[in-house]
Amino acid sequence: MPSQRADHAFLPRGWAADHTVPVAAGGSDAVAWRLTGLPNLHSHAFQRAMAGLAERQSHPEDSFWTWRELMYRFAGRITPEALHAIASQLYVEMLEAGYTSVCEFHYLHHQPDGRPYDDAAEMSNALIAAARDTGLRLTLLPVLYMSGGFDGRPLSERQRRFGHTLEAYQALLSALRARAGDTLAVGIALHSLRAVPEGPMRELLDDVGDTPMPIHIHIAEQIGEVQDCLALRGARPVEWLLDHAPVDARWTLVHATHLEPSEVRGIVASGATVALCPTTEANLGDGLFPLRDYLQAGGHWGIGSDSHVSVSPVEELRWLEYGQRLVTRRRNIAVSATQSSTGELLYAQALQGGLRACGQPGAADDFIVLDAQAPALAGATRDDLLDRWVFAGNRSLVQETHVAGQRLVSGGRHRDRDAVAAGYVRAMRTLLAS
Ligand code: NGQ
Ligand code: ZN
Repeated sequence: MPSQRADHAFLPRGWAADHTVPVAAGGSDAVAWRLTGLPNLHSHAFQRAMAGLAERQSHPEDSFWTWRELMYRFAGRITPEALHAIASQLYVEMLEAGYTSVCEFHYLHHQPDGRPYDDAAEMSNALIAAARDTGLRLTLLPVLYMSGGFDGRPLSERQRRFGHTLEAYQALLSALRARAGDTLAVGIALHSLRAVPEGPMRELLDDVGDTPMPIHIHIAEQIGEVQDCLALRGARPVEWLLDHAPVDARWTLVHATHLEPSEVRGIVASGATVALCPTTEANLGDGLFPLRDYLQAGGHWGIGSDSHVSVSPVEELRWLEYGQRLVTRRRNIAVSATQSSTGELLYAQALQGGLRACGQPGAADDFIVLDAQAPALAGATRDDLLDRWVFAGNRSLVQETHVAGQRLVSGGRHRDRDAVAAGYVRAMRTLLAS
């Protein structure tokens, strides 16, 4: 097998010198800058097709909740063919931007009227095929979605596509788990405490027991959710979850935006990972995660592109830090006693947390190569490489992306970029005309 030598390789444990790895034939055999690729911990692939289409005021008090109505309307029009085309385009963009794996928080299960497809896994199949075709590593998280709010109200008409009985969900889960392989992992997701009542949550988690698998949940993203949880369950969402579920290192809490100090400590003690989605959280007006306290407490975290208003790990990391700078009026917040480079701390921790949460042991071997000829990297050293990329790498600096021993991106282009984009354009035409 041919190999590729890197002058500098950034691994999950930090920089290594003069590092050689086996690679598929056909590309560069020596490079300057190689980095382990980042897992993307949170994606709803279909939302890529509505990115940029919810930026006109629809209500004088536009909010997360009015956005959600638009999103539901859009979700109602997605066919399995459209989902395959959209996810393929999205996954090409992810690979070109430097993500090497994705966790799909997948709840668009059924036909628009709520009836299952003949094959209950039809929509899951579209995502699995898109990942296989583009080469992105996939952690598929079929979502359990049962109620329309904390009060247990039934699903609204627009939510019917998402819903399952516990039995039907478990059947889907075991069918999907039987297909897991080298670059496909399957875990579970609870949509949120709003959407999963306590009884079924317990039953599902009892059934899962100690089985090692990723377990993801949306939590405490909006103040309204915190208030409803307090009113109906007598505790804040994260507080309630930590008291009622066996939260451990398998778990990923998505957003966890609104936290009291005791909840920060509780998450850290549980060993769970938090999936932060800074560009989506900003876009939706969620609020600001208490990053400084969480880092000081030693919490695990990774990043997700969620609604895909941005498909760039660099932009997620940058905005994670910038949000903190804007409210604290200070600079270089994400640092530690042993790491004064903000870019390097952000990249290293997003990588370590990402690998922890994606349930893909092979992901630590996936990597990207940065363009050493780019002006943005002129004279770069190990001490400033990640700061340059995270804070000033505006043009994509990713030259190659390799997943599971395959070179998927070279010269900054995915091998199927044009064909996939053409399929996406066709799907969008149909979708926007429907
Ligand atoms: C979702 N997205 O499931 O796509 C959610 C909105 C909800 C984000 N929270 C729907 N970013 O939370 O009910
Ligand atoms: Zn989400």
